[in-house]
Amino acid sequence: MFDLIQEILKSDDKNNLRQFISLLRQLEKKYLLRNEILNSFHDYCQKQENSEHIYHSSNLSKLVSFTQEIILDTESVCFVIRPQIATQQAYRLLEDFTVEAISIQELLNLRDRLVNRYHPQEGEVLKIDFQPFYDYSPVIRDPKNIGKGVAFLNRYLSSKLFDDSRQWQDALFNFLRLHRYNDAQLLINERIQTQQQLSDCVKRALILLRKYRADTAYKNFCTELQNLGFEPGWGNTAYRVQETLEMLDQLIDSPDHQVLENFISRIPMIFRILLVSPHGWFGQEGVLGRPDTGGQVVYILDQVKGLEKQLQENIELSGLDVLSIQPKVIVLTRLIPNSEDTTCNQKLEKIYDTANAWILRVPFREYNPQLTQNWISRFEIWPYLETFAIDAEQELIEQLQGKPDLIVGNYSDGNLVAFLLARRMNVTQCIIAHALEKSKYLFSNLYWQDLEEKYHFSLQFTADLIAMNGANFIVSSTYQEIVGTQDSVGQYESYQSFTMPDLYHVLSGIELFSPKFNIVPPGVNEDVYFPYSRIGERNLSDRSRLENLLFTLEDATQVFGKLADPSKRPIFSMARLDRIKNLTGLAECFGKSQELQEHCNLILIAGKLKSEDSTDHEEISEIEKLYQIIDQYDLHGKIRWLGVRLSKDDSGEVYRVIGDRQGIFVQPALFEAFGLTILEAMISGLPTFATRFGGPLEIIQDQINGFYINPTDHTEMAEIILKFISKCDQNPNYWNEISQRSQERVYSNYTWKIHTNRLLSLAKIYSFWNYTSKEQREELLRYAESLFHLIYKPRAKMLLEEHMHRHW
Ligand code: UDP
Ligand code: LCN
Repeated sequence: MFDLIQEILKSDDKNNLRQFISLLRQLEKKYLLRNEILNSFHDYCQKQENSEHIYHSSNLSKLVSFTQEIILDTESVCFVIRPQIATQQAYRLLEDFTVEAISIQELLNLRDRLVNRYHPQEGEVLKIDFQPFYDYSPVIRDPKNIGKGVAFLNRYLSSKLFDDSRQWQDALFNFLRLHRYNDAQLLINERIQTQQQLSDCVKRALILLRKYRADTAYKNFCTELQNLGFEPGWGNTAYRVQETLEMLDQLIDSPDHQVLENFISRIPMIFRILLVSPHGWFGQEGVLGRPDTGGQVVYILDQVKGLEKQLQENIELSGLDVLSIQPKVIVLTRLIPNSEDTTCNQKLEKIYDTANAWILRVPFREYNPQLTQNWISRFEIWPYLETFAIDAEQELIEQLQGKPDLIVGNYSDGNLVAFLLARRMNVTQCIIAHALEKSKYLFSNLYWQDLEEKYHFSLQFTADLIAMNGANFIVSSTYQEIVGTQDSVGQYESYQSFTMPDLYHVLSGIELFSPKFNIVPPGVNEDVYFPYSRIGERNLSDRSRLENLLFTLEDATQVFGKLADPSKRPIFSMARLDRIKNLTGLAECFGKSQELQEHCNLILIAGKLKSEDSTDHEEISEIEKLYQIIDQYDLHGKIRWLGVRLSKDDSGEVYRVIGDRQGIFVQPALFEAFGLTILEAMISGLPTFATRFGGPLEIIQDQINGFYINPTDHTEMAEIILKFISKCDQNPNYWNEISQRSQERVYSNYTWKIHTNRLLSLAKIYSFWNYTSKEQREELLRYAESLFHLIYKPRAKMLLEEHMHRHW
């Protein structure tokens, strides 16, 4: 990049750069973000004679295309450049047009200065740097392989097995000796004492197995294997045991990464799983659509079901059912005594359609009963988490009759509790973020002090840094959740370096190239969401009840709007009325396009109708805005707004009812981390138009099995929908083609079976990695703990004191 800037400064581009900067200065803003930079550059080029060249092919255009931020200081201009995904550089251009690279530290100082928070004379601000802990661990080289951590790790581990076979074979041997279920020893017993004996006994066992038919059940030869030194866990039939032992035999002789992955994935080491999600309403009914609970609850409940099934299948395949093992999965959340119409005041709740999966609710300690008896926003719960983890530990040990084999945290609060519990119990820790707030709120770190009263980002971001570094592995739903796209910074990437003025500077917050990152997208509940065309599986009375609710029912308590022509093609959307979900943007787009209104009705399911029913400031303002848009564009007779919260089964049928009328689904969010409604709509067979900002970009393949929209460009958005509708009018089969392909996309890529299989295999491989290589991990964990004690806890205490004195 330095060379590119030098080139610019030596050529005609220099003049353009000078004029472009003076145009930026006229904006009277000191800090320009990518969109503003691109728009201003476009405006600048438009006014130039050779606009085409400057805009498309000049070196200046190249520089602009890599620029994420421009900071206009009094005597210099700073370009923050992202030459490739996950890499950041900064350059300062001085008044005399000389250029110099600046360090991360200088950039953070500059940002502080911009908000008048730079005062070196009063001493240095704390610097957080996790990089040294990753210096000795393996890192991925190519950014396109970020998120494929386990594949990389397996290659790395097997090459180590090659390099230092003695040490690694011992490690493998010792790892195999570890596994037990309650009091029962698994895999190998005391007859096998050394790695050499293991190797010999594997060969003897393979000879022994030859005399059995492939489908002979394990119980028929278990004693013979036991005499050789092998306990249950190798397989449920002669064939499966033989396969597993052959893998081990091959690993001992000539390690290969695929064999290593397959072998480790077969080791029975996970029987009890803990998922942590403390905040919000966590229940199975009547919780969706409330603030803080949405896709995260849906995701976890479906994941639990998938995990239990997979654990049962794995136990059976490994031959362990002879020991009558029943796996257990617990979702740990907070108990809310004033639970309104939910079950959140129950300590234990069995999860539907499972044999042994439970929601375990542990109350927050009663520092201030007015507060802790009630629902607390996720932005306020930080002071209660440490004691929650301590109290939960005892409950968990009782419920699980021991400690879990894997802890999975969800969202910043759950991830912090997962870190604390994993550390206390010495268990493998995985984290899942769903959506990190840091990138949702512009400048959330730079102006954290102004936002602190409402959002307490200082606690949340510190918790995130602790949890993401402490975790053994991180599961993300998409690639861009980790490192964004060519144009936009990823959610985890935004933790790479940042300033929290007056609190700390993060010089290296996370190693994005670490193999701990793995993309494992969620699935969709196929019992609830399935194609509209499977008429035989649908409940016809639900179907007509919901048809009535969607299109005709007149009931002011549930629905606003009466359709003049209910037979028009429905444009459907369903989301909470959060600003970021942008249902109001969709209504505005519809309002601005007469043509859309001629062809379609707009049907919105948005949880609430009246601002009096909400206490959430964002929700109230969205409700008011939606009424205002309906009036402004006179959408009466063309829109139905349903203020209902649907049960799970009804939400499945609603998509299908829209499918019956060849309707479409639009997901207009300003940013969507993943977007479960998109999977639900697609599997139901609805042509889906989803935001290009966030996860949907990876779910949908544009114009093949769905369409991208830019929710900030209403004209373009309407055009894309209208183009689809006109194609459907010309070719009556077009709707079916897209519908078919969207179903296929979900069935082949987004099922819970694929997800849980992968998650369990990751958990095993990272446990193995953790056991065999202790490189820097203890030091890293102690550093993370120091941040917890020295930054997080004092701030949590301050917030608690504030809570004690606030009237709720
Ligand atoms: N949902 C629902 N009722 C509503 C709104 C949403 O059941 O009124 C469900 C929806 O079917 C989906 C989830 O809530 O399963 C929303 O998940 P998504 O990932 O789309 O967004 P989030 O709300 O998590 O941001
Ligand atoms: C939270 C979100 O905002 C959604 O984008 C995801 O789909 C959901 O969680 C489940 O991960």
